[in-house]
Amino acid sequence: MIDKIKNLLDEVQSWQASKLEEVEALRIEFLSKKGKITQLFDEFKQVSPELKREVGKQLNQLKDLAQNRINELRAQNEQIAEAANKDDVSKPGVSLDLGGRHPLSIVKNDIINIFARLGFTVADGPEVEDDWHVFTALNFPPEHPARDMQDTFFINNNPDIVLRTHTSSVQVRVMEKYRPPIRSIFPGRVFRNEAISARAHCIFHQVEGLYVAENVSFADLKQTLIYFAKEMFGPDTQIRLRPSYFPFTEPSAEMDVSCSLCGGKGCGVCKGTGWLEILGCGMVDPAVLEANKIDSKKYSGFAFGMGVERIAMLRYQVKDIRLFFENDVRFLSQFERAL
Ligand code: 2NL
Repeated sequence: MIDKIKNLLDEVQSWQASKLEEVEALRIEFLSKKGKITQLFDEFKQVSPELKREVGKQLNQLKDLAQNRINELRAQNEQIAEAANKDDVSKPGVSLDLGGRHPLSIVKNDIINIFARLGFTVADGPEVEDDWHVFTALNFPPEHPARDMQDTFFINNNPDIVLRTHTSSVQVRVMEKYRPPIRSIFPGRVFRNEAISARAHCIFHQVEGLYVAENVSFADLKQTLIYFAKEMFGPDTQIRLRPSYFPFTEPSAEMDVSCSLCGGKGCGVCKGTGWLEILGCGMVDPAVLEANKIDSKKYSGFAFGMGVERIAMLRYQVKDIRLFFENDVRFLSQFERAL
């Protein structure tokens, strides 16, 4: 018995295999139910009691060694098999997941394309701005509450360096650089010092628009917005304008569109009113034109601004604005896939 164990130990130590099938053959020959090592355990029953302890120990060592050796050889040969597979050019290719556009980008691009068809160009500018471009040139009086620490992020507590609270600052830069006619839209990220909730975020996206030329009237504004509403929300969409106030426009209005979900009858999304508030707009205040050295007797203009998140939430029925910023693939993969 001792000799048999010793011979098998030598044999196990010299095992080699260059294929997974060979490893399996060794396992069957030695460790399966009728295998050589397994059979020794049957013979072990006949060993005299005084030798049982020593022989049992050696037998267990043999079995462990054999099992370890099999595992080792199997791992080696699996690696070899994998490497061989890698070079198999006949294997089907691995398809790449291309991802998709973010819902805010989809909505932003739709807005840009609609206005592009009306001849609006796109402009952008810095997110870190100075007081002039965000407030003063836009007719915000020095004590206006929007300048408050509660609403605006200041960089290094410097009242002159702010994160823009609206993209109107880019419009000011365009008016500085170009003379009328100006017809541009301004998509971009804006920042407000607000508590984050399901409905509000301290970072969000706006698209603003500006048209300055001779004889621009409120009728031009209204017709432009009707075109936008029908392109964006469908040809049956109705609009209504309600008087409002912004520091940079006079007169000012807020625009509602008829609820595209219930067709204006009233539902949960429009809270039973049949209308959804979409944007703010108005005729550019002459004081804003003059602050930008545009002759307000010769030129007039209209402007508007809308929140991209708000429109995306309505279009996709998203109930929590924070989902747009978390980049959870389970959320993002529900939107348009890459082309
Ligand atoms: C809103 C309202 C608005 C503007 C933005 C503007 C810009 C210049 C001059 C005059 Cl340079 N107006 N922008 C005008 C009216 C409304 O935004 O609710 N935005 C989310």
